[in-house]
Amino acid sequence: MEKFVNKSSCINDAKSPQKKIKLESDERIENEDEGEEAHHLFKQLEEEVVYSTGEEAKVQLFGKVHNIPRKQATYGDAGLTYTYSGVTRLACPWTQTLEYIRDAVTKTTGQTFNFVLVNRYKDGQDHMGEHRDDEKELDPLCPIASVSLGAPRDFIFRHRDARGKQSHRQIKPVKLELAHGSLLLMNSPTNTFWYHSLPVRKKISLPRINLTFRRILLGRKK
Ligand SMILES: O=C(O)CCC(=O)C(=O)O
Repeated sequence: MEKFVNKSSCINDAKSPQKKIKLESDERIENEDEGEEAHHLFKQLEEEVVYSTGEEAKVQLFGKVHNIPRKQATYGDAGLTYTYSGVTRLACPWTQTLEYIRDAVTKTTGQTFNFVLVNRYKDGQDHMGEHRDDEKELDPLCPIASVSLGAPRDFIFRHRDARGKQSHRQIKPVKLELAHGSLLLMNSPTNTFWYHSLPVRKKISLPRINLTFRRILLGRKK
């Protein structure tokens, strides 16, 4: 059932950053069945997922409202909401395919998830800026499980002490290629110390869907 998943894990802290981001390359052996299942799941998601439009397709950054440079949707358990970049999103009920992938990720990781953020990048122009997934409503003990389907894209981690004007340490960014059918696990405390982004890649013409499975604390249910 979880055949489509090729796993990589990211268990970074402040002290030994690069060493702890490891691609479990032995698990990335291309297998025809896995590729086919991942392709099937991509097609199913293209039919099932309904992306936000209007105000819900915007974010607020430094007081200004911007269109999101990709499409986004939120699914999960009834009544859950997730607020980021100034916008609160209500979870739509799980679709059959999202539930299937969630259960496969649970089987692989041993973790349970009650929410998924879906991002669709139509091509390499669509992107996601540098940020951390450090919202208070996220269960800090639960890793964020990121499943990628479609065009492979670069994913960059940058340490918080090596960014911008406050930069006071020399820590190289870490680049991973998120392949079709891959699973990246961002374990605690990755999102405390590391920012991540999915930069523009102009040569990429094919779409990609990314699912980040999360656990939202129920005490914070609105
Ligand atoms: O599409 C991706 O891999 C990036 C997703 C991401 O950064 C997020 O959901 O926070």
